[in-house]
Amino acid sequence: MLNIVIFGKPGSGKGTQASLVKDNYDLVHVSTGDVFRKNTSQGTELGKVAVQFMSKGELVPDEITISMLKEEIKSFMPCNGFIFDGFPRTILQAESLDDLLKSMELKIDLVVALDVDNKKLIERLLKRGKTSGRSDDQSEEKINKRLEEYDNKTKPLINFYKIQEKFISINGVGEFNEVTNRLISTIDSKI
Ligand code: B4P
Repeated sequence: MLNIVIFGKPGSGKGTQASLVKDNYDLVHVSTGDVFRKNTSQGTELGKVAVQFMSKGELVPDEITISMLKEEIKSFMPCNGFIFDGFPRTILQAESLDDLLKSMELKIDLVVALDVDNKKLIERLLKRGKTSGRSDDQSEEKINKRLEEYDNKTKPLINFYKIQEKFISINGVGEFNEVTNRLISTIDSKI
């Protein structure tokens, strides 16, 4: 089994690239953002709670995110592995993911970060906001809040995975297929 985390700031292309590389390795793509948005559009209880945080650019609380993610993972077992996009986003989430995988005799093999500067991220997200209807893409203020959440809660994961010698960062700027090729050659060189 191969388990990969695609890591990066909001708008760095985690979702875009995860969906482009998953078939290459026959992995299940798990996106916490997509699961929350699906629940929101279906009006479920989980969706009603999640949207309150997402619409402000804040992270959804750990206890909600972790239990939702555990159910997702279990629902796809058995499989060849996962590509996690947007999860983990806090140390507690990373520890919970490790515990869950360990209980199934599995582990995270590699964490690949997409490196993109804040100016480009803001441009990308505002551009998407014109057509996506996503409330969290609608203003620079909300995007800055997401970047702040990243700095405070998600950035510490870099060290968490560096200590485990699983972290690698690649340039996330360029044409979609250029970034995909970089990502695939990085994964291939590490597995
Ligand atoms: P997510 O849905 O995970 O999304 P994201 O961080 O906004 O973007 P991503 O990096 O996936 O970028 P994308 O490929 O879409 O999170 C949204 C919210 O959900 C969070 O703020 C939080 O509230 C909540 N949430 C999710 N997971 C959570 C968790 N674990 N814990 C707590 N809360 C959680 O790309 C962005 C845009 O850039 C697209 O328009 C794309 O087309 C464009 N783009 C991508 N690559 C490009 C390239 N190479 N060149 C030009 N444009 C590019």
